[in-house]
Amino acid sequence: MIVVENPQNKVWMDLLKRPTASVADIETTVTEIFKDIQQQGDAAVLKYTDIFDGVKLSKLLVSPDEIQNGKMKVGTELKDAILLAKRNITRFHQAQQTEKIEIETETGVLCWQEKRAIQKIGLYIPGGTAPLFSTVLMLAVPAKIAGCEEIVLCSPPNKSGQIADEILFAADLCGVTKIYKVGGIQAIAAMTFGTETIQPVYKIFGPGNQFVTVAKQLATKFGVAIDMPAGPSELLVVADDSAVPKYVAADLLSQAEHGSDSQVVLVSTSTTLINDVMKEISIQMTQLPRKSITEKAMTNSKAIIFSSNQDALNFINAYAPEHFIICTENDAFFVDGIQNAGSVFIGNYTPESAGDYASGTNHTLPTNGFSKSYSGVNLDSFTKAITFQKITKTGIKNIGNAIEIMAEAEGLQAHKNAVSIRLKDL
Ligand code: HSO
Ligand code: ZN
Repeated sequence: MIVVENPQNKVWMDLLKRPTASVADIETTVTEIFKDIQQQGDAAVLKYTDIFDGVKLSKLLVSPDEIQNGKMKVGTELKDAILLAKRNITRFHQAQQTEKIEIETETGVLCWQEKRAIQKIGLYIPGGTAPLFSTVLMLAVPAKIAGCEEIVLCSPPNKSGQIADEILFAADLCGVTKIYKVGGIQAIAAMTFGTETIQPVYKIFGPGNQFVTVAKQLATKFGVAIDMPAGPSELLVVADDSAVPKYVAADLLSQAEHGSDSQVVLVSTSTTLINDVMKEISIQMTQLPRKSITEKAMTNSKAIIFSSNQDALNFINAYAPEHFIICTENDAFFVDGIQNAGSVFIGNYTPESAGDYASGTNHTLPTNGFSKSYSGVNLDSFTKAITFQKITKTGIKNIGNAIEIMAEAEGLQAHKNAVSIRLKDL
């Protein structure tokens, strides 16, 4: 973790940067695999599963028996924890439901807006050493509340052709309709085009490595929506002497352990706090099973000292963190002043892990500065807003002339006629 003191605005550009990976060569691979799957369907999916996951599957769909067996292997303690998390995620996302908005803009001109679920959605859940089944809850729970009819889940199989028991348990609990053993680029391509087995979807959600990220971007070229441009996890903590250094260190390490490309940033007006946190980081780091990943991520990470809270806030808004922890004397200053962040955690007893698992907020959030313009996943991510209007005779008399004049001015005679032809009858 490098320490920077009172950076001038011109060095901000460097400090705002995330660790980057080049995607140029990935794009060619992704395009080829998409083409192959579009043309060859299941056969190509099975071929790539063999190549990338090292397993020859005979079928892609997880059977009801496999789901039952998987669920039985999950211990009661973990099941109860998942149920608690699901309850809170449900509460928070259910509360995001909105009423129909209905307005008579002029007498006789009734306009309204209603939300409708996206009928078919796809969830991508990465596999690997630590399958993050919590993401199943974060995506499937709001999808179900929104009323999505088809919720397809793709996750890569392990070497013995299985998906983690916890993923199966969470998927079944949350009402996922179909679970497929397919990961990586091939999963995104299959959900984009559909194959003999896998149904195509209208929107794809979920995190993934660089290959999955580039594949999701390519999916949009074929008319499939995606949740957001994903990137490595990140956390920014602003803390002063009112913070507990060992808590701050634990929070920074919690995000750093996600991947060697994760980035954590500590911002403070107190040199003492920064020194104490650094000491704590080296103590706690030695105990971590994912020490080598975490250590690498810490080399991408920074501690920055600012001389005022206002300078710190300006920097934080320019950085636009995915997760933002505030542990300061004057929390309200940062709470009120934050413009760009995915999710905010306030006070000494609000670890970021709470939002990752069980407090109820969503953990699928914009990274890489995208919190300047994107929201994290929420109930609206699974719906579209449709507008409706109904105009009476009085209504068309009230706005008809304005439409005629505007259409004429745009040189669109047929538009004007559509109104004139009616007005003549009134
Ligand atoms: N912090 C991650 C989500 C996660 N953490 C899942 C643990 N499991 C991205 O927001
Ligand atoms: Zn996390």
